[in-house]
Amino acid sequence: MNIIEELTYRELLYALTDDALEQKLENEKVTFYLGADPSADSLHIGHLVPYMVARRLAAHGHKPILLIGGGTGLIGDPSGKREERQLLDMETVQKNCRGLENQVNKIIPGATVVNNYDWLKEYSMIDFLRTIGKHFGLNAMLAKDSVKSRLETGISFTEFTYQIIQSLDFMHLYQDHNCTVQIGGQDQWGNITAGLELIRKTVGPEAKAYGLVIPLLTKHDGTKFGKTAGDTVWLDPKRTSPYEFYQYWINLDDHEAMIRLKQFTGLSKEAIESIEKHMEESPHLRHAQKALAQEVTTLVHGDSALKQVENITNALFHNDIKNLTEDEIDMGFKGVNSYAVDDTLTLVDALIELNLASSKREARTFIKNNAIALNGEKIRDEDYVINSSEALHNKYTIVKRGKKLYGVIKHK
Ligand code: 629
Repeated sequence: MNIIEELTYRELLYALTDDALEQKLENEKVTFYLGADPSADSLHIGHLVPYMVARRLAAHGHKPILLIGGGTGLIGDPSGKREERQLLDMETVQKNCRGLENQVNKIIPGATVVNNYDWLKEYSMIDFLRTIGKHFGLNAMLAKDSVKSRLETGISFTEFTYQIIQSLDFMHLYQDHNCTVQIGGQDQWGNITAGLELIRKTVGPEAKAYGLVIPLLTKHDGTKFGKTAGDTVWLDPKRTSPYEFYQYWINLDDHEAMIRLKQFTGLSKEAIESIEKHMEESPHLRHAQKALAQEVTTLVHGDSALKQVENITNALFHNDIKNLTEDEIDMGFKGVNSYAVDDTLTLVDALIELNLASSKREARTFIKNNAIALNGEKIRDEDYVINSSEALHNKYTIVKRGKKLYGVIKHK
Protein backbone atom coordinates (compact mmCIF):
# COMPACT_ATOMS: atom_id res chain seq x y z
CA MET A 1 0.00 0.00 0.00
CA ASN A 2 1.30 3.47 -0.76
CA ILE A 3 0.53 6.21 1.74
CA ILE A 4 -2.59 7.44 -0.08
CA GLU A 5 -3.97 3.89 -0.27
CA GLU A 6 -3.14 3.45 3.36
CA LEU A 7 -4.93 6.67 4.39
CA THR A 8 -7.91 5.60 2.31
CA TYR A 9 -7.99 2.17 4.00
CA ARG A 10 -7.85 3.94 7.38
CA GLU A 11 -10.74 6.28 6.50
CA LEU A 12 -8.39 9.24 6.95
CA LEU A 13 -8.57 10.80 3.49
CA TYR A 14 -11.26 13.25 2.41
CA ALA A 15 -9.66 15.04 -0.56
CA LEU A 16 -6.44 16.07 -2.29
CA THR A 17 -6.09 19.42 -4.05
CA ASP A 18 -4.27 17.62 -6.88
CA ASP A 19 -4.16 13.90 -7.75
CA ALA A 20 -0.48 14.29 -8.63
CA LEU A 21 0.24 14.40 -4.89
CA GLU A 22 -0.09 10.60 -4.76
CA GLN A 23 2.87 10.13 -7.15
CA LYS A 24 4.85 12.85 -5.44
CA LEU A 25 4.49 11.20 -2.03
CA GLU A 26 5.61 7.92 -3.57
CA ASN A 27 8.63 9.29 -5.41
CA GLU A 28 9.96 11.94 -3.04
CA LYS A 29 10.29 12.77 0.61
CA VAL A 30 8.36 15.99 1.18
CA THR A 31 8.09 18.46 4.03
CA PHE A 32 4.49 18.99 5.17
CA TYR A 33 2.77 20.98 7.87
CA LEU A 34 -0.25 20.88 10.12
CA GLY A 35 -1.49 23.81 12.21
CA ALA A 36 -3.50 24.15 15.40
CA ASP A 37 -4.70 27.36 17.00
CA PRO A 38 -4.28 27.91 20.75
CA SER A 39 -8.01 28.26 21.51
CA ALA A 40 -7.40 26.21 24.69
CA ASP A 41 -4.30 25.01 26.56
CA SER A 42 -4.94 21.43 25.45
CA LEU A 43 -5.88 19.49 22.34
CA HIS A 44 -8.77 17.02 22.42
CA ILE A 45 -9.20 13.71 20.61
CA GLY A 46 -10.85 15.42 17.61
CA HIS A 47 -7.54 17.22 17.01
CA LEU A 48 -5.70 13.94 17.28
CA VAL A 49 -6.99 12.74 13.88
CA PRO A 50 -4.81 14.99 11.68
CA TYR A 51 -1.86 14.28 13.99
CA MET A 52 -2.36 10.56 13.33
CA VAL A 53 -2.14 11.34 9.61
CA ALA A 54 1.05 13.33 10.30
CA ARG A 55 2.48 10.31 12.15
CA ARG A 56 1.71 8.05 9.19
CA LEU A 57 3.30 10.49 6.72
CA ALA A 58 6.35 10.75 9.00
CA ALA A 59 6.55 6.94 9.18
CA HIS A 60 6.75 6.97 5.37
CA GLY A 61 9.77 9.28 5.56
CA HIS A 62 8.09 12.66 5.04
CA LYS A 63 9.15 15.52 7.28
CA PRO A 64 6.55 17.05 9.62
CA ILE A 65 6.33 20.66 10.72
CA LEU A 66 3.83 21.22 13.50
CA LEU A 67 2.63 24.80 13.58
CA ILE A 68 1.17 26.43 16.67
CA GLY A 69 -0.97 29.44 15.81
CA GLY A 70 0.31 32.01 18.28
CA GLY A 71 -0.51 34.67 15.65
CA THR A 72 -3.66 33.20 14.05
CA GLY A 73 -4.97 32.38 17.55
CA LEU A 74 -5.13 36.14 18.12
CA ILE A 75 -7.40 36.52 15.05
CA GLY A 76 -9.81 33.55 15.14
CA ASP A 77 -10.62 31.14 12.30
CA PRO A 78 -14.25 31.45 11.12
CA SER A 79 -14.10 27.96 9.48
CA GLY A 80 -16.89 25.78 10.79
CA LYS A 81 -17.98 28.46 13.28
CA ARG A 82 -21.47 29.91 13.12
CA GLU A 83 -20.67 32.95 15.20
CA GLU A 84 -17.91 35.47 15.67
CA ARG A 85 -15.40 34.29 18.26
CA GLN A 86 -14.52 36.15 21.42
CA LEU A 87 -10.96 37.48 21.06
CA LEU A 88 -8.49 35.86 23.46
CA ASP A 89 -5.97 38.10 25.21
CA MET A 90 -2.26 37.81 24.54
CA GLU A 91 -1.48 36.23 27.90
CA THR A 92 -4.05 33.45 27.43
CA VAL A 93 -2.88 32.75 23.89
CA GLN A 94 0.74 32.46 25.01
CA LYS A 95 -0.15 30.17 27.89
CA ASN A 96 -2.23 28.01 25.54
CA CYS A 97 0.64 27.87 23.04
CA ARG A 98 2.92 26.38 25.69
CA GLY A 99 0.32 23.71 26.48
CA LEU A 100 -0.08 22.74 22.82
CA GLU A 101 3.68 22.75 22.16
CA ASN A 102 4.22 20.22 24.95
CA GLN A 103 1.47 17.98 23.61
CA VAL A 104 2.43 17.98 19.93
CA ASN A 105 6.05 17.25 20.87
CA LYS A 106 4.88 14.07 22.55
CA ILE A 107 2.55 12.97 19.75
CA ILE A 108 5.26 13.29 17.08
CA PRO A 109 8.66 13.18 18.76
CA GLY A 110 11.37 14.91 16.77
CA ALA A 111 9.03 17.00 14.61
CA THR A 112 9.90 20.64 13.97
CA VAL A 113 7.55 22.85 15.98
CA VAL A 114 7.04 26.46 14.85
CA ASN A 115 4.89 29.34 16.09
CA ASN A 116 3.44 31.63 13.43
CA TYR A 117 3.51 34.64 15.78
CA ASP A 118 7.26 34.74 15.07
CA TRP A 119 6.77 35.85 11.46
CA LEU A 120 3.26 37.30 11.50
CA LYS A 121 4.24 39.91 14.09
CA GLU A 122 6.81 41.36 11.66
CA TYR A 123 4.30 42.65 9.08
CA SER A 124 3.46 46.33 9.09
CA MET A 125 0.00 47.29 7.86
CA ILE A 126 1.15 49.09 4.74
CA ASP A 127 3.59 46.33 3.84
CA PHE A 128 0.89 43.69 4.38
CA LEU A 129 -1.66 45.48 2.20
CA ARG A 130 0.83 46.14 -0.59
CA THR A 131 2.67 42.81 -0.78
CA ILE A 132 0.03 40.33 0.34
CA GLY A 133 -3.42 41.92 0.18
CA LYS A 134 -3.01 42.72 -3.52
CA HIS A 135 -3.01 38.99 -4.33
CA PHE A 136 -6.42 38.34 -2.82
CA GLY A 137 -9.53 39.03 -4.87
CA LEU A 138 -12.58 39.90 -2.86
CA ASN A 139 -14.81 37.57 -4.88
CA ALA A 140 -12.68 34.52 -4.16
CA MET A 141 -12.52 35.43 -0.48
CA LEU A 142 -16.29 35.85 -0.24
CA ALA A 143 -16.82 32.49 -1.97
CA LYS A 144 -15.07 30.50 0.79
CA ASP A 145 -17.52 28.43 2.87
CA SER A 146 -16.16 29.95 6.07
CA VAL A 147 -17.17 33.44 4.87
CA LYS A 148 -20.17 32.65 2.66
CA SER A 149 -21.95 30.86 5.50
CA ARG A 150 -21.55 33.93 7.72
CA LEU A 151 -22.74 36.67 5.36
CA GLU A 152 -26.26 36.51 6.82
CA THR A 153 -25.31 36.36 10.49
CA GLY A 154 -22.24 38.58 10.25
CA ILE A 155 -18.47 38.34 10.21
CA SER A 156 -15.91 40.94 11.24
CA PHE A 157 -13.12 42.16 8.97
CA THR A 158 -10.76 40.46 11.46
CA GLU A 159 -12.12 36.93 10.92
CA PHE A 160 -12.70 37.65 7.22
CA THR A 161 -8.94 38.23 6.94
CA TYR A 162 -8.06 34.90 8.58
CA GLN A 163 -7.70 33.03 5.27
CA ILE A 164 -5.00 35.50 4.21
CA ILE A 165 -3.06 34.98 7.42
CA GLN A 166 -3.10 31.20 7.13
CA SER A 167 -2.03 31.59 3.48
CA LEU A 168 0.92 33.68 4.61
CA ASP A 169 2.04 30.82 6.85
CA PHE A 170 1.98 28.34 3.97
CA MET A 171 3.91 30.81 1.79
CA HIS A 172 6.45 31.39 4.54
CA LEU A 173 6.96 27.66 5.20
CA TYR A 174 7.19 27.00 1.45
CA GLN A 175 9.89 29.62 1.04
CA ASP A 176 11.90 29.02 4.23
CA HIS A 177 11.41 25.28 4.84
CA ASN A 178 10.64 23.96 1.36
CA CYS A 179 7.31 22.84 2.80
CA THR A 180 5.11 21.78 -0.13
CA VAL A 181 2.14 20.11 1.55
CA GLN A 182 -0.37 21.32 4.13
CA ILE A 183 -2.71 18.86 5.84
CA GLY A 184 -5.76 19.58 7.99
CA GLY A 185 -9.37 18.70 8.65
CA GLN A 186 -11.86 19.13 5.80
CA ASP A 187 -12.98 22.44 7.35
CA GLN A 188 -9.52 23.77 6.45
CA TRP A 189 -9.99 23.29 2.68
CA GLY A 190 -10.69 26.98 1.99
CA ASN A 191 -7.68 28.20 3.99
CA ILE A 192 -5.38 25.64 2.41
CA THR A 193 -6.43 26.38 -1.18
CA ALA A 194 -6.10 30.13 -0.50
CA GLY A 195 -2.49 29.41 0.49
CA LEU A 196 -1.84 27.49 -2.74
CA GLU A 197 -3.00 30.53 -4.72
CA LEU A 198 -0.79 32.90 -2.76
CA ILE A 199 2.24 30.66 -3.29
CA ARG A 200 1.54 30.52 -7.02
CA LYS A 201 1.21 34.29 -7.18
CA THR A 202 4.25 35.19 -5.08
CA VAL A 203 6.70 32.44 -6.06
CA GLY A 204 5.58 32.02 -9.65
CA PRO A 205 3.75 29.50 -11.85
CA GLU A 206 6.53 26.92 -11.40
CA ALA A 207 5.72 26.72 -7.68
CA LYS A 208 4.01 23.45 -6.79
CA ALA A 209 2.26 23.03 -3.46
CA TYR A 210 -0.51 20.69 -2.36
CA GLY A 211 -3.21 20.20 0.25
CA LEU A 212 -4.59 17.03 1.82
CA VAL A 213 -7.69 17.13 3.98
CA ILE A 214 -9.05 14.63 6.44
CA PRO A 215 -12.72 13.83 7.10
CA LEU A 216 -14.36 15.28 10.19
CA LEU A 217 -15.25 12.32 12.37
CA THR A 218 -18.89 11.45 12.79
CA LYS A 219 -20.53 8.68 14.76
CA HIS A 220 -23.08 6.39 13.20
CA ASP A 221 -25.51 6.96 16.09
CA GLY A 222 -25.52 10.69 15.40
CA THR A 223 -23.85 11.72 18.68
CA LYS A 224 -20.73 13.86 18.60
CA PHE A 225 -17.33 12.22 18.31
CA GLY A 226 -15.00 12.79 21.23
CA LYS A 227 -17.52 13.61 23.93
CA THR A 228 -18.89 11.59 26.82
CA ALA A 229 -22.10 12.87 28.32
CA GLY A 230 -21.37 16.23 26.67
CA ASP A 231 -17.83 16.50 28.06
CA THR A 232 -14.90 16.79 25.69
CA VAL A 233 -12.22 14.10 25.90
CA TRP A 234 -9.02 16.15 26.32
CA LEU A 235 -5.41 15.06 25.98
CA ASP A 236 -4.41 16.98 29.13
CA PRO A 237 -4.48 14.48 32.05
CA LYS A 238 -5.60 17.27 34.39
CA ARG A 239 -8.74 17.79 32.30
CA THR A 240 -9.45 14.16 31.37
CA SER A 241 -7.63 11.65 33.57
CA PRO A 242 -5.85 8.76 31.82
CA TYR A 243 -8.45 6.47 33.40
CA GLU A 244 -11.35 8.46 31.93
CA PHE A 245 -9.46 8.64 28.63
CA TYR A 246 -9.02 4.85 28.58
CA GLN A 247 -12.67 4.33 29.51
CA TYR A 248 -13.78 6.45 26.53
CA TRP A 249 -12.19 4.02 24.07
CA ILE A 250 -13.18 0.90 26.03
CA ASN A 251 -16.85 1.92 25.94
CA LEU A 252 -17.15 2.36 22.14
CA ASP A 253 -19.39 -0.13 20.34
CA ASP A 254 -17.81 -2.84 18.15
CA HIS A 255 -18.45 -1.08 14.86
CA GLU A 256 -16.93 2.19 15.99
CA ALA A 257 -14.02 0.52 17.78
CA MET A 258 -12.96 -1.12 14.48
CA ILE A 259 -12.96 2.21 12.61
CA ARG A 260 -11.05 3.98 15.39
CA LEU A 261 -8.45 1.17 15.44
CA LYS A 262 -7.65 2.05 11.84
CA GLN A 263 -7.62 5.80 12.45
CA PHE A 264 -5.97 6.10 15.85
CA THR A 265 -3.41 3.30 16.01
CA GLY A 266 -0.35 2.29 14.06
CA LEU A 267 -1.45 -1.36 14.03
CA SER A 268 -1.01 -2.97 10.63
CA LYS A 269 -3.88 -4.03 8.39
CA GLU A 270 -3.09 -7.67 9.24
CA ALA A 271 -3.15 -6.99 12.98
CA ILE A 272 -6.44 -5.08 12.65
CA GLU A 273 -8.01 -7.88 10.60
CA SER A 274 -6.94 -10.48 13.14
CA ILE A 275 -8.50 -8.37 15.94
CA GLU A 276 -11.69 -8.16 13.90
CA LYS A 277 -11.81 -11.94 13.49
CA HIS A 278 -11.22 -12.39 17.20
CA MET A 279 -13.99 -9.93 17.96
CA GLU A 280 -16.47 -11.77 15.75
CA GLU A 281 -15.63 -15.10 17.38
CA SER A 282 -15.89 -13.83 20.95
CA PRO A 283 -17.45 -10.37 21.09
CA HIS A 284 -17.80 -10.46 24.89
CA LEU A 285 -14.00 -10.26 25.26
CA ARG A 286 -14.07 -6.75 23.71
CA HIS A 287 -10.82 -7.38 21.96
CA ALA A 288 -11.03 -4.38 19.62
CA GLN A 289 -11.87 -1.95 22.42
CA LYS A 290 -9.02 -3.22 24.60
CA ALA A 291 -6.41 -3.02 21.84
CA LEU A 292 -7.63 0.47 20.92
CA ALA A 293 -7.70 1.79 24.48
CA GLN A 294 -4.20 0.40 25.13
CA GLU A 295 -2.69 1.88 21.99
CA VAL A 296 -4.19 5.37 22.24
CA THR A 297 -3.63 5.68 26.01
CA THR A 298 0.02 4.72 25.54
CA LEU A 299 0.43 7.19 22.70
CA VAL A 300 -1.04 10.10 24.66
CA HIS A 301 -0.15 9.30 28.29
CA GLY A 302 2.76 6.84 28.08
CA ASP A 303 3.48 3.30 29.27
CA SER A 304 3.40 3.91 33.00
CA ALA A 305 0.03 5.67 32.84
CA LEU A 306 -1.37 2.71 30.89
CA LYS A 307 -0.11 0.32 33.59
CA GLN A 308 -1.75 2.43 36.26
CA VAL A 309 -5.03 2.56 34.34
CA GLU A 310 -5.04 -1.20 33.75
CA ASN A 311 -4.29 -1.72 37.41
CA ILE A 312 -7.32 0.38 38.37
CA THR A 313 -9.52 -1.39 35.82
CA ASN A 314 -8.49 -4.84 37.09
CA ALA A 315 -8.85 -3.88 40.73
CA LEU A 316 -12.37 -2.60 40.14
CA PHE A 317 -13.25 -5.70 38.14
CA HIS A 318 -11.89 -8.13 40.75
CA ASN A 319 -12.94 -6.09 43.75
CA ASP A 320 -9.32 -5.77 44.73
CA ILE A 321 -9.67 -2.20 46.00
CA LYS A 322 -7.23 -2.63 48.90
CA ASN A 323 -4.21 -2.87 46.62
CA LEU A 324 -4.80 0.44 44.86
CA THR A 325 -2.31 3.23 45.52
CA GLU A 326 -3.52 6.62 46.68
CA ASP A 327 -3.00 8.08 43.18
CA GLU A 328 -4.91 5.23 41.61
CA ILE A 329 -7.83 5.79 43.96
CA ASP A 330 -7.78 9.51 43.16
CA MET A 331 -7.85 8.79 39.44
CA GLY A 332 -10.23 5.83 39.43
CA PHE A 333 -12.86 7.51 41.60
CA LYS A 334 -12.59 11.05 40.28
CA GLY A 335 -16.12 12.33 39.69
CA VAL A 336 -17.70 9.68 41.95
CA ASN A 337 -19.89 11.06 44.77
CA SER A 338 -17.90 11.64 47.91
CA TYR A 339 -18.60 12.67 51.50
CA ALA A 340 -16.15 14.00 54.07
CA VAL A 341 -16.35 12.81 57.70
CA ASP A 342 -14.47 13.81 60.85
CA ASP A 343 -14.68 10.64 62.85
CA THR A 344 -17.26 7.89 62.43
CA LEU A 345 -20.42 7.48 60.36
CA THR A 346 -23.00 4.72 60.24
CA LEU A 347 -23.05 2.75 57.01
CA VAL A 348 -26.75 3.57 56.62
CA ASP A 349 -26.04 7.32 56.77
CA ALA A 350 -23.08 6.92 54.43
CA LEU A 351 -25.26 5.25 51.77
CA ILE A 352 -27.70 8.15 51.96
CA GLU A 353 -25.01 10.87 51.88
CA LEU A 354 -23.39 9.20 48.86
CA ASN A 355 -26.73 8.98 47.03
CA LEU A 356 -26.49 5.20 47.01
CA ALA A 357 -29.79 4.86 48.91
CA SER A 358 -32.79 7.16 49.08
CA SER A 359 -33.90 6.28 52.65
CA LYS A 360 -32.63 4.51 55.76
CA ARG A 361 -35.05 1.75 55.01
CA GLU A 362 -33.73 1.27 51.52
CA ALA A 363 -30.15 1.42 52.83
CA ARG A 364 -30.91 -1.40 55.32
CA THR A 365 -32.48 -3.51 52.59
CA PHE A 366 -29.36 -3.15 50.41
CA ILE A 367 -27.16 -4.22 53.34
CA LYS A 368 -29.44 -7.17 54.16
CA ASN A 369 -29.45 -8.27 50.51
CA ASN A 370 -25.68 -8.46 50.43
CA ALA A 371 -25.39 -5.59 47.93
CA ILE A 372 -22.94 -3.39 49.86
CA ALA A 373 -19.15 -3.68 50.08
CA LEU A 374 -16.57 -1.48 51.82
CA ASN A 375 -13.06 -1.44 50.38
CA GLY A 376 -13.93 -4.62 48.48
CA GLU A 377 -15.47 -6.56 51.39
CA LYS A 378 -19.16 -7.33 51.79
CA ILE A 379 -20.83 -5.92 54.89
CA ARG A 380 -23.97 -7.60 56.23
CA ASP A 381 -24.28 -5.74 59.52
CA GLU A 382 -27.11 -3.16 59.26
CA ASP A 383 -25.67 -1.24 62.21
CA TYR A 384 -22.14 -1.12 60.87
CA VAL A 385 -20.17 2.02 61.71
CA ILE A 386 -17.48 3.27 59.33
CA ASN A 387 -14.34 4.07 61.21
CA SER A 388 -11.27 5.98 60.03
CA SER A 389 -8.94 3.25 61.33
CA GLU A 390 -9.99 1.01 58.41
CA ALA A 391 -9.52 3.74 55.80
CA LEU A 392 -7.23 3.02 52.87
CA HIS A 393 -4.10 5.20 53.02
CA ASN A 394 -5.68 6.71 56.16
CA LYS A 395 -7.96 8.62 53.84
CA TYR A 396 -10.59 6.71 51.90
CA THR A 397 -13.36 4.21 52.42
CA ILE A 398 -14.70 3.02 49.08
CA VAL A 399 -18.39 2.15 49.22
CA LYS A 400 -19.84 -0.05 46.49
CA ARG A 401 -23.47 -0.89 45.83
CA GLY A 402 -24.26 -3.75 43.49
CA LYS A 403 -21.94 -4.28 40.55
CA LYS A 404 -21.17 -0.74 39.44
CA LEU A 405 -22.21 2.06 41.79
CA TYR A 406 -19.53 3.68 43.93
CA GLY A 407 -19.12 6.38 46.53
CA VAL A 408 -16.07 7.57 48.45
CA ILE A 409 -15.93 8.46 52.15
CA LYS A 410 -13.07 10.89 52.72
CA HIS A 411 -11.72 10.79 56.28
CA LYS A 412 -10.44 14.14 57.52
C1 629 B 1 -2.42 28.46 10.98
C2 629 B 1 -3.43 28.00 11.79
C3 629 B 1 -2.00 27.66 9.91
C4 629 B 1 -2.58 26.45 9.66
C5 629 B 1 -3.61 26.00 10.48
C6 629 B 1 -4.03 26.78 11.56
C7 629 B 1 -5.14 26.33 12.45
C8 629 B 1 -6.47 26.19 11.69
C9 629 B 1 -7.56 25.72 12.67
N1 629 B 1 -7.54 24.45 13.00
C10 629 B 1 -8.44 23.88 13.98
C11 629 B 1 -8.04 24.26 15.39
O1 629 B 1 -6.94 24.81 15.58
O2 629 B 1 -8.37 26.48 13.13
N2 629 B 1 -6.91 27.44 11.10
O3 629 B 1 -8.85 23.98 16.29
C12 629 B 1 -8.42 22.34 13.82
N3 629 B 1 -7.08 21.79 13.67
C13 629 B 1 -7.06 20.36 13.40
C14 629 B 1 -7.83 20.04 12.17
C15 629 B 1 -9.26 20.52 12.28
C16 629 B 1 -9.25 22.01 12.60
O4 629 B 1 -6.28 22.08 14.75
O5 629 B 1 -7.23 20.64 11.03
O6 629 B 1 -9.90 20.33 11.04
C17 629 B 1 -9.99 19.71 13.31
O7 629 B 1 -9.97 18.34 12.99
O8 629 B 1 -10.57 22.48 12.82
O9 629 B 1 -1.01 28.13 9.11
